[in-house]
Amino acid sequence: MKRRAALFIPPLLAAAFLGACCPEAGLPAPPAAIAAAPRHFTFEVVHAYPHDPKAFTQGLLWHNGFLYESTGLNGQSSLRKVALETGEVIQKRKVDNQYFAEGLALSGDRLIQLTWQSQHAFVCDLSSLEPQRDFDYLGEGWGLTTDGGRFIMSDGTAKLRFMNLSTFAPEGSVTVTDQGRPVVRLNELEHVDGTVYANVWRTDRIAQIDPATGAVIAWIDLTGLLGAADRGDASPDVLNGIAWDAEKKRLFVTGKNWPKLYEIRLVERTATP
Ligand SMILES: [Ca+2]
Repeated sequence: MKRRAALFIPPLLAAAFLGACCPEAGLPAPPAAIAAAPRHFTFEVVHAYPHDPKAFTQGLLWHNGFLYESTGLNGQSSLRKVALETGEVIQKRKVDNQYFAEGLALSGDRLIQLTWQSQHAFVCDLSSLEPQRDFDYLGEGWGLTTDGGRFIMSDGTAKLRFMNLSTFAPEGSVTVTDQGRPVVRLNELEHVDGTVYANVWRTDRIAQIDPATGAVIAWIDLTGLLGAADRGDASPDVLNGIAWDAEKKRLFVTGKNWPKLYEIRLVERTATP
């Protein structure tokens, strides 16, 4: 006997359809939107600037005409104020040898500098770079930025954690995904026009993230940014370091021990790789 053809709808899917009916039309609501495929960008170099090849860049931001940089490694960690055009380190505070400094964000006249595994952060005066106080937090510290209303922090996983600007108390988190797949090893961060840019550790890619949903909106591929001519005799590590000049709409990127820091312009690819 021939089996009667039957339309099999998995129970969960059926529930999603049946439970979400539109009362007015009596029709099922469309299934939840599948995350849109991210856009893909490459880059053009607008300008290349000198960068201290001894700077193991872990945090970078732009404020009032200067770069502020947090550098890592135990015994070499520092907080710096840097001149863009020359790469000159105008001010530098050494971080205690026991700490491996990480992400950096500015809130008012305070620079907040994370450490990697010590679960300890420094709140530093913007003018003197000296710590005014410090505090502890849970988990590893990787990248840090702020949207002006809260801190946004990465910890090497696919999570972005939100923290209170005054108390650093946790205020939730979001998992970063590319069409549903978690994107791990999020590192240095920068808040850019309502989105979050995140270096993905050990790649040449930056994810542009919608902080409300965690969805990757776009990928920025910086493969080849530090060319052989710019590399010179240096032994550069991975891409890390994003700063945004909101006033002049300039995007700066560099890497750990890179001898150059670049202003780049994004160029959209017409076909995905
Ligand atoms: Ca940054």
